[in-house]
Amino acid sequence: MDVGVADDLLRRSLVVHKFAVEELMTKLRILSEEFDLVHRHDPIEHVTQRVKRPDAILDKLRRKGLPADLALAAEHLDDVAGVRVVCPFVSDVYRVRDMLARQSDLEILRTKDYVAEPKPNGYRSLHLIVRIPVFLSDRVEHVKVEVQLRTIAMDFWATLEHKLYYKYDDQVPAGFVEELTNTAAIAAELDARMEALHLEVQRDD
Ligand code: 0O2
Repeated sequence: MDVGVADDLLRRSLVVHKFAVEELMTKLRILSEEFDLVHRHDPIEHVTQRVKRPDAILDKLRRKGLPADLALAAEHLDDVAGVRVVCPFVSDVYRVRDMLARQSDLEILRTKDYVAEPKPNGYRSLHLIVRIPVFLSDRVEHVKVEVQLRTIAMDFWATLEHKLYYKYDDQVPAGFVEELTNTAAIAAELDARMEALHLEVQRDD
């Protein structure tokens, strides 16, 4: 394929993914504000978003042994567009998932529940691959977005684990992984105890 044509295809694909992220951000903002208004509890603490940069897309394609073809990235990768939703409590993670699942224009294609079944290193989060329509000037595109839902404690752990891990560049010292897994268990316990307090406060409300 001509380089100019491929560049143009990539630019268009990335911009459509950016629009999909914006649509999802609007949905989440509405859920957050309206739920808070009705129930006096905001199930969303904050939301971050990103569209993968071309170099990160190429890295992931190579890691997965797929052709390093940016124009086809969206066919091979489900997380070109990503939204991370940080919730106060574990119950909010599932509450937000349920509210998204009830939206008729949003399809949940795949779920990975690392809250119910954490990864061996202790990583916890609820991952959804959703598909939403983006209405363009001459067509509708149905775009996949990876939604990661997690509590503040899960986010704290995952952010620091990522930071610490990258320093070692695959040369991880003995005991390091085990200690990280131990800290994940502490984060999980913190979530459970905070959830119990949350229930108590709600009962007294
Ligand atoms: P980035 O830069 O965060 O996007 P798949 O994407 O489904 O084809 P995979 O790896 O099986 O491939 O997906 P999975 O398990 O759903 O995890 C994808 C993303 O979850 C990662 O994206 C991370 O954001 C996050 N994640 C998964 N495991 C861990 C973990 O052990 N620690 C931390 N800190 N984050 C994790 P990327 O593409 O790796 O990177």
